[in-house]
Amino acid sequence: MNEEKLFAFKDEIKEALATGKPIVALESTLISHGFPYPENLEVAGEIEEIIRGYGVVPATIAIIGGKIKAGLTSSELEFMATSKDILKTSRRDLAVIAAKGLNGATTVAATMIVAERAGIKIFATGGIGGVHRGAEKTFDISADLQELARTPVVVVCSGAKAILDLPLTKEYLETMGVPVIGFGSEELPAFYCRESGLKVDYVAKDEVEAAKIIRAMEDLKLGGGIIIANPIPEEYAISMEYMNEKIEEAVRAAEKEGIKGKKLTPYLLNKIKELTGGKSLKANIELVKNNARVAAKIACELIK
Ligand code: PSU
Ligand code: MN
Repeated sequence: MNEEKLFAFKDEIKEALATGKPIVALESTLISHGFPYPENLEVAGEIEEIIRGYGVVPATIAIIGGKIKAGLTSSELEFMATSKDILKTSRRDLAVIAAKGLNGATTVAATMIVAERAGIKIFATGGIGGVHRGAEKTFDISADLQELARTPVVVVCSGAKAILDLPLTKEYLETMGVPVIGFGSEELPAFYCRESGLKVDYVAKDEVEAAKIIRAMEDLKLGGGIIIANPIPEEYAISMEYMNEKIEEAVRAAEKEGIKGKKLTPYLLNKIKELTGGKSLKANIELVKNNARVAAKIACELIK
């Protein structure tokens, strides 16, 4: 079968799928383009360990030499963290990168696609892409949002970064029918900040309630994804006023340098890291780890 030529799942993942063990998918764009080295490699390893701590199998998704992988070995993780030869891969890019035998780091959108093909129901990341500020002129709206509308995978994240236009992102998700569920929080988290001034659609008080909602989505065959929005732990959160100032500065710098398209998100992340003296990086690491915990707990609930 042609599918077999495309995919190369780690034995551990194949076994977990065959025996119904809980699995959490992880994206690789945050490793290759989101975090700097060596923090990227450390975080990639740590989130896998956190997930294993709950008896759940982590499945990091990436494309290496054209093979679409679920579950990476430690040398593959290291490759994703260090190679300069890795393309940011969203829905648009997936087939081309596989066919040409290239290396790709999967975004939220591409990770959802691969997870769904593999039969993995839940995925943990930092933040989703969204509607960029000024999108009414640039049309820059992340393919993550369309993917959430069509692919039935649960995405545990800390909302979307305030580098985006959060009210427009929220509107877009509503139009697309994507439920945004706050995990123990009524406020839509804004990545580094626990608050955004926007409300989530509904609250799940814990993993049991989250799993119930996810099961109802499945039973209704609604087809799309769902966002579990989990705020950054209090002790690592950054205030909205401080962050907004830095973000505006980063957005202005991007405009001045003419940064567009798929380069924009990694550019802004790096700029904000510089402008906050590394504070944003620490927050980013901690929120991803916290999302891995929540995803693992929900994954356990989902197999009951
Ligand atoms: N948010 C982050 N860090 C990231 C990303 C988002 O805090 O690295 C990545 C994710 O992989 C997301 C992608 O899917 O950026 C969105 O990129 P774009 O806006 O080009 O669709
Ligand atoms: Mn974009």
